[in-house]
Amino acid sequence: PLSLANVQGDILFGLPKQTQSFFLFQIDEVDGFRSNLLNLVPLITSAEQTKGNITEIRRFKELNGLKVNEGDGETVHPDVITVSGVNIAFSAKGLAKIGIVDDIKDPAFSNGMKNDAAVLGDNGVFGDDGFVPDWDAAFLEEIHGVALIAGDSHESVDEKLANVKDILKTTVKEISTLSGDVRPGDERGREHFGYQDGISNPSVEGVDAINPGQTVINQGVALLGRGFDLNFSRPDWALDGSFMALRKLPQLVPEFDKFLLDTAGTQEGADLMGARMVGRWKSGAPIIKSPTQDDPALGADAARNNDFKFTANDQSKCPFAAHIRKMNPRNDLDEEDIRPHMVLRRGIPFGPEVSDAERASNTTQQERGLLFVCYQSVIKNGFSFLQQSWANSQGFPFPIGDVPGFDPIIGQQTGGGVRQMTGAFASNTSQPINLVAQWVNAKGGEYFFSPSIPTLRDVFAK
Ligand code: N7H
Repeated sequence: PLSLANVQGDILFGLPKQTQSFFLFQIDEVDGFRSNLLNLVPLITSAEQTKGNITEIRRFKELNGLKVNEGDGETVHPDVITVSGVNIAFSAKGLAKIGIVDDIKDPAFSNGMKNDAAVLGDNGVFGDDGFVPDWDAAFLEEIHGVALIAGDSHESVDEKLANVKDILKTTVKEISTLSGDVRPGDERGREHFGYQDGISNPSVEGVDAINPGQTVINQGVALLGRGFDLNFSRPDWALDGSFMALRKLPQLVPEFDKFLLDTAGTQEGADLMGARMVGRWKSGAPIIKSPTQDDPALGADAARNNDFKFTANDQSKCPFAAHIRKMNPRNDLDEEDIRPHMVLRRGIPFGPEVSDAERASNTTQQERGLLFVCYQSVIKNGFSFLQQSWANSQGFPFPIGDVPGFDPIIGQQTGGGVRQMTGAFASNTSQPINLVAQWVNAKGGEYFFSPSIPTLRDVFAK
């Protein structure tokens, strides 16, 4: 049976966080690295510890009348826990570097995200050496691994990161450290467009409690070597690991807001159109349950905010292309056809709040967006499938009637043509809208393998 003490905490529960750093590194000296890794193992936070931390934080918050479960996972409370966790994961090149050469049987992982960038629809150019995505320089380098440090403040996360670096010493070279923060004040738990995030994640069978409307997935959809994943005959050391897709996704917030206002004409109309593009109002209330106005009480109520189905072949209340309908079409498909594509999302926003100058000029001047993270057992069923086959596919979810078009939030074109969707106009849902800009543009990412703690200790370290 599954032991939560063996699995890294971010996978199954999400490390609680107020702030999080991603230390991207290259391994310079293999033997030294592998022996230092042994000293890092005691710092790695297991799913068991994470579950305990979350329980403690929630108890404290409930006692003090604070909101629980905000954002992609629980936020840390400094009065309870300071640093909530350290996890580590390796790219395919990283595994090869430390001499782990068995085929893990996930071609997308083995080839790396850069080789997926063209089919994912990322911006870039085809040159002599193939497709070069328009990514930050750090992500064009060879990345071997990433250490994730989540905690309650920059100070405590920086201190823990210094601790990690101190253990790994000169055996690694830092490529870049990305940092994200839960947004301040009332925006807590919301991503930068302003929508509550982290509401809908599947529940892993036998691992966590189920909320109304939550889909239960087989353990093998999240973890290698379990349940359905046994079909893949992975190497023994892959047991209880998971693939992590990391994407740096800057968002053009004032531009998105201006587009909505220009198109809809009034702020009220813009709010409705934005909600129709996401499938939820900013509070998190699903538009299918509250189609004409936001309902903050519904948005905040975990017993109701995920408990809904869509109306079959109908987009009067919720567009087919709405981000949450594209990413989890619920009853538009048979549940068995959706479950294998479910991912555990663990992202965090990055970058400053929109400034007055940016708001006034409708132009982004400082980079902000989402450090998107999700876990799955098969990348081409999880992240890359969701992006390619659902978000970027104009026909999906193949209703009778109107062509859905692109996911307006994350849909990317792989060919030419206009980015369109139907259903954005509540008054005429068949009328296509030209999504003139792409407001989310990937600037990098990588696929990593997050091993079990026994594998980290007994196979990867030495
Ligand atoms: Fe999405 N957004 O603010 O619009 N996402 N997402 N996402 N997303 C969700 O239900 C957003 C991205 C999924 O089960 C919500 O938890 C933004 C990628 C999935 O009903 C909001 C970005 C991928 C779900 C956003 C972004 C996904 C989901 C509603 C990029 C995968 C759950 C909150 C900057 C390829 C669907 C919630 C379900 C929900 C937003 C990226 C997938 C508000 C801004 C790249 C599976």
